[in-house]
Amino acid sequence: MTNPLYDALFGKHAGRMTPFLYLEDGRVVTHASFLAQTAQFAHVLQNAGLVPGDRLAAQVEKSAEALALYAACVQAGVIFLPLNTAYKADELRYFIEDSGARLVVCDGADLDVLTGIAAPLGAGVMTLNADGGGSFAEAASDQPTRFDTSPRSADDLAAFLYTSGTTGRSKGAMLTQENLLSNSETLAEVWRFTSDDVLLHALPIFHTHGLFVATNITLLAGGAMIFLPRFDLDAMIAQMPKATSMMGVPTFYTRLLGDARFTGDLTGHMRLFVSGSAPLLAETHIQFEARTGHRILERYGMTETNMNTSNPYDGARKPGTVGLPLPGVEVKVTDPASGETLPQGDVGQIEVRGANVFRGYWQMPEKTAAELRDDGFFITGDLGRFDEDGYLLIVGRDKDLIISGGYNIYPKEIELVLDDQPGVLESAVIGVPHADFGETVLGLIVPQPGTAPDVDAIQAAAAEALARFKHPRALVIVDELPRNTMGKVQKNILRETYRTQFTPA
Ligand code: MCA
Ligand code: AMP
Repeated sequence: MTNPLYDALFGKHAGRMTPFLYLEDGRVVTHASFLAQTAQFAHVLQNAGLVPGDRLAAQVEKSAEALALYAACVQAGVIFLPLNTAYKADELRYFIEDSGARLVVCDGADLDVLTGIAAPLGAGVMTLNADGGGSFAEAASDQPTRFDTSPRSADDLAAFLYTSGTTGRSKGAMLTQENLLSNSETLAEVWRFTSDDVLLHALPIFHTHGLFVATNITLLAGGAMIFLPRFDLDAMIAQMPKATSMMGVPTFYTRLLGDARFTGDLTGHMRLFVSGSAPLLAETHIQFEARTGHRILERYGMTETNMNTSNPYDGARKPGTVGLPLPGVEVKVTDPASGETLPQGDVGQIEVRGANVFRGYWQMPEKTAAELRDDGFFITGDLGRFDEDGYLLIVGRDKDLIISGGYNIYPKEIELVLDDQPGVLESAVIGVPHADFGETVLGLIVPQPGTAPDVDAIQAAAAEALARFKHPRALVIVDELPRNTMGKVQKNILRETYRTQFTPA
């Protein structure tokens, strides 16, 4: 038996002395040295008692070593659960407990906090720092550089990614080897990735976009990445001449366009710019082409499905659309009430089916059943329509979701925190337009009768409980919230009111 994901992404590079990662400090990690470190890391997992199917939660800064931790999990058959580095203790506790993680790997600076969370749950904690040091790396240093890859099948789980929900409780999306591999194979082919590619990589590696799209495709094709720790305009502009391709969220593109150094000369040699995770304004697409001559290729995906649609490599890349269904992925637009497929051009809910679609939410059969139909179609919660050429347009969301700088924020999670604060009767959290992040978070608070809530204290409480990117950028006190006849808060009215009345910093 083999391990399809390991074999396709990693194993086949054994002995290749070709560059895999160009790091900011000038170091170059070859495919061979990356695999050697991966094997050493896999030994550490085995020595820690982890067996195939166990979960490892990682909250680590982006580094070559952090990527080797992912590869080691794949090689050892351990389910990889990456966590946003911005998450705070309360958020982390939930993920670690819910997933039943056996080992937590974190930055040395967070060791005490993570130990306080993991120890009572019976999970071990090791450290891996941004510079590649820490107890995990130390334990690996004297381990063999070969590891007997754990046999896995295409149906075995490879990763959990948590995605928040409209109820405020995050759900662990279970992704199999086949989910990840089939999608990488499709994307590498349709986007023409080869071993000559050098991808400019500035995305975080704890989400689908940076890990399962950008990294997996490059690995599959045998190319290299300029692996930046984060998006930094100066670094992007300095590194662009050495790259062939780039993937980013719309904020990357608007920030690049905001810099006069970003010109057609700088990008003339590039072959591909991909955008996703949030809507790319047609205006950004047009400005980008005017500046560089390149047409950004926009695609659409989700944590639960990886990528579903893409504008074509050859042929028209239409601004404001997310392109055509990928080979092997069925996409339909249905009536939310009946589930019936709607005529072309009508707006409905977007459903997808294919080898890319996840196996369900970890230990949440009811939530799985509500979103994943028996016939394999997944109800995305996005609203869209097909144009006359079969291109999909996303026109809205059925789910209450804010996307800020490519990060998903579920208002319910913030409302639960706000509602708990002294003097707050109820709250509503909405997304309002933001020039840099696309959307940003605004909180509306209805005070309890006769009280005047302390807005600063409420902000401080939110800061304590929630990752920075989820913090309301402003809180507004209102008398009441608009409700429909069913008593449901009408967020569309709030969004309409505050998009013009309120411009956050
Ligand atoms: C940082 N901050 C943010 C965000 N990022 N606030 C709201 N939304 C954000 N996205 C906070 C910082 O903590 C900081 O707080 C302040 O905002 C300004 O930070 P700044 O330095 O401007 O931000 P940055 O560090 O440059 O980060 C912005 C970023 C980053 C580059 C857009 O957020 C990013 O890399 N986003 C990509 C997310 C991503 O990979 N999404 C893919 C998900 P303070 O005020 O304390 O200084 S996968 C997905 O969605 C699906 C599957 C798909 O289709 O891909
Ligand atoms: P996530 O939960 O992080 O997987 O985010 C997935 C959601 O991001 C989708 O359901 C869409 O609402 C949104 N999304 C991803 N790509 C695009 C895109 N190109 N245009 C508009 N929305 C997108």
